[in-house]
Amino acid sequence: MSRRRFLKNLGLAGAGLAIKPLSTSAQTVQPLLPLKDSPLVISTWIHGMEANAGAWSVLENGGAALDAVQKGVAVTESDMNNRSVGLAGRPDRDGHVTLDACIMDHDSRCGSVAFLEDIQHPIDVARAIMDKTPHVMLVGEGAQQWALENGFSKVDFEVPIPEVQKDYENWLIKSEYKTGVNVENHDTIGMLALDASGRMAGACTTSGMAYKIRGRVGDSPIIGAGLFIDGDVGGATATGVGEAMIRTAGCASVVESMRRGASPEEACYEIVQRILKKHPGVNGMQVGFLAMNMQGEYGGYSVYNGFNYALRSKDRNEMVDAKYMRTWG
Ligand code: SD4
Repeated sequence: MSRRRFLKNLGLAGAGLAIKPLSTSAQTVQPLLPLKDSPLVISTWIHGMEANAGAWSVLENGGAALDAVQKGVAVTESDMNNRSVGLAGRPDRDGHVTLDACIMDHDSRCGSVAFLEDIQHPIDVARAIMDKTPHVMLVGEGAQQWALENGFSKVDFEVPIPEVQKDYENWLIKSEYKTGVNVENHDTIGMLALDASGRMAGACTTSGMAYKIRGRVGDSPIIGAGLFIDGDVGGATATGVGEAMIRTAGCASVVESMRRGASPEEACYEIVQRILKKHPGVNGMQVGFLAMNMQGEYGGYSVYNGFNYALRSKDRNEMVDAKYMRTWG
């Protein structure tokens, strides 16, 4: 295939981004760079700063990326002010808070839970499913039953929490169901970490879209959509309208682009461009991707402006604005 045709297939022709063509050799994967003393963690949105601090406490002591991402996103799940992650999140349109989460390690082991109710840390359930069962994903009542049989318990506070219940009752007056992720509804956390031994892991957790149809599951617990890690290449995670990520196998696609030589930012740009081309219905809705390769290069791209991510390394602890295709308004 010509390079021009290759770029055209990627949807990048004329975009000014140069991605190296796929090599015909099966041996293209570089050996892991030793990243001694150079752990790195990135995560979506401003609450990523606190989540990164949780992850960093593991990484700075030489801990595994897998443990770091689990601990990191659990910080956000515990945040009673977050309305899109954990049990302080907004309910579905029938008034139930249902949680989705997944975790994935460098060796492709992964665990996922969806449509889970009344358990505070779905990420811990996802990790336990990964560690203790032959399966990847459990959902709903069965997931809760399994969790309760395996050391988890239901919370002893009311869900939705009172403030969220009040908002829900106000929403019920009009019951306007809009599937949207905009400036007020955008707090899913996705996290990618590289540890001092050069292993990558990722985690993603959410209460999903506010006032969704009961039973709706978004991209966040779906391996390949809201999160994907390949220890030979790198990882990606996503936030925003999950349907768009599922329809494009979003995060798996980002990792495949990096496998072919794209930088993390180029890979995120490519999937955002594909989503816009194939799903014009994404107008007015945010979709953002974050990616990191095994060399510790990272980047992000979103449909609209305003998507940012938190970065923590030995020398840096800050927010980074992702690039974007469009501006709101
Ligand atoms: C979902 N992707 O359930 C999630 C929502 C989200 O920022 O990311 N909000 O579709």
